[in-house]
Amino acid sequence: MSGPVAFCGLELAHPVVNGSGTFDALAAQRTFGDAVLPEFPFAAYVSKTITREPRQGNPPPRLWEAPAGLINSIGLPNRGLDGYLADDLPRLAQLPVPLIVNVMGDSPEHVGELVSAVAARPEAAALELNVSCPNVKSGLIMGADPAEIAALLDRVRPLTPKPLIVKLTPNATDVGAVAAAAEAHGADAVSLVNTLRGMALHPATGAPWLGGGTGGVSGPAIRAVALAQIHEVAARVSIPIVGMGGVQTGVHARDFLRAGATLVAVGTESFRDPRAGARIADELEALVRKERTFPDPAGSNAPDSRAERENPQQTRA
Ligand code: RRO
Repeated sequence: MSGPVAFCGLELAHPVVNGSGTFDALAAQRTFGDAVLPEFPFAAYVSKTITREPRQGNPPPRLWEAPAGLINSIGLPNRGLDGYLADDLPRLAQLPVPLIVNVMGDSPEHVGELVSAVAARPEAAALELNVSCPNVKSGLIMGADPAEIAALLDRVRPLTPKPLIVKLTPNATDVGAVAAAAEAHGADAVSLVNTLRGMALHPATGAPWLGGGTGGVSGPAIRAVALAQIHEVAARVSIPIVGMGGVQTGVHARDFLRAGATLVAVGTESFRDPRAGARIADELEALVRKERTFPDPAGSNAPDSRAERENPQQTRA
């Protein structure tokens, strides 16, 4: 379960990667220098979503800290395809792990242009198709409808043999059906969950706090939702799953793997602890080693104490 893992033909050192847009590797390198490279916390790096044209993103405020998570309304600021290919991609290629490039467009044709251009670059090991941003309407519509996913993959699958990962939204009535459509039309993997649509009100005025009106909820608040959706999707597809949504510890990562994920992505927790990816991978490794040593479910996996039996979520952080 832990240790090196094969994913869509990539050999990864461990099963923990980052969620797209939650860890800026170039900013980390600017701030801390090349010292971040040998200690890079993730086994593969997923870059922030790019679009064909540059985008400013949503007006501020863009973040709201919720009691058990974060609501973002970032709105996809990025320098566009040309800027990414010219400036970011060569620098991201210096990271010591494979690079997965996340792209989004508002039609299959636009996504096709992005996929062709990115996949032609040797720096990109795989692509993630973001059909699930809650802060741009077209992305949400595409990702919630199996027929739209089928049409998208029919358009882009022939464009590259590189792995295509489809990032799914939890804001769908039947996420299993969307995942099944992705698999049937050629996706190599699915990743889930993107953020859940939510909002916060200005405490004084009662108006929407976020510049975009609504945003995407992430963090521990959505972990149980993510777990259920990963479990549901795992029953519907045989392609690998990248599970994410509120993972903070090795125990949480192990739960996602048990629910059917092959990889686990860490997102919101990296804002609190930039080394969270490495810590969670270490915790997972230790947990798996302990369980191999004591495989009896009545042994190491059983609750250690009455307190843990009664309140496992409190004591098994
Ligand atoms: O940039 C964003 O606002 C954003 C994106 Br692209 C996404 O996929 N998920 C999210 O919560 N925010």
